[in-house]
Amino acid sequence: MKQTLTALAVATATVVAWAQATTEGEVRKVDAAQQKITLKHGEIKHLDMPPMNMVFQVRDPSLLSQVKAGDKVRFTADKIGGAYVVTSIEVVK
Ligand SMILES: [Cu+2]
Repeated sequence: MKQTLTALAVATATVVAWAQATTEGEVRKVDAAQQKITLKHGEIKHLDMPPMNMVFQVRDPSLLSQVKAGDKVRFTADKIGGAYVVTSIEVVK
């Protein structure tokens, strides 16, 4: 039984890591002063979020210098301290 629980915990951790895969989106607005970015994003399963337009905070302000409005991007996001935060982002060429 204990081994089953361990195996289940490992499997769950793997699924969580997998769920943090990138999400596709399009940059609507970059607000460097507020360190925020508005994204039109696809479904984010691990955040239980359907596709929408929304404002994210960014973990690192330097992420904002890599993108501009209109860019198609892939990004990772997480809920940190009650706020939705973009943790990585890259332009899709
Ligand atoms: Cu959203």
